[in-house]
Amino acid sequence: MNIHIINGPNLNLLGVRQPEIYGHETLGDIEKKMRQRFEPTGVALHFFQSNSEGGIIDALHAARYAHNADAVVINPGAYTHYSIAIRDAISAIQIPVVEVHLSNIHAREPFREGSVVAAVCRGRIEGLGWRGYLLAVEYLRDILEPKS
Ligand code: CA2
Repeated sequence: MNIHIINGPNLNLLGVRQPEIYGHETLGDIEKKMRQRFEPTGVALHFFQSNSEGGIIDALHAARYAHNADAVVINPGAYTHYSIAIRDAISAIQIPVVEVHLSNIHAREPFREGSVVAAVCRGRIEGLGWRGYLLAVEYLRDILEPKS
């Protein structure tokens, strides 16, 4: 099982600033926790972060068409709220995509409330900090696992 984790703009700064909103863990810390948890169970994880819209779109295409990924976990960062191009890329790849947000976007500024990608994702986890990424992979592993 091959799951890609895609993070959007400014998430490379995690753990460095605004820990009261985003927590103390860096993106590297989150990757380490996830590898420790899932790699022994046979789930291959691929991590990618970009500060650009095109980089995220290319990563979505590559997940499906170059790497044959089974599913994607994405935190599109601020692009969540307005990138129709990322929404279209999620629709195009036709594999399950779970949207994750570290913070509760409904408890913040009104401009963060809307997500243009939510409708084309399988579901969304928000406000649970770094654990949201783990829960998203748990879910995907469960639905992708062949059941006897
Ligand atoms: O809560 C989330 O995960 C967000 O996707 C994070 C985005 C924000 O624009 C979304 O509304 C919600 C921003 C990520 C910025 O990350 C930083 C980390 C440390 C310091 C500054 C920014």
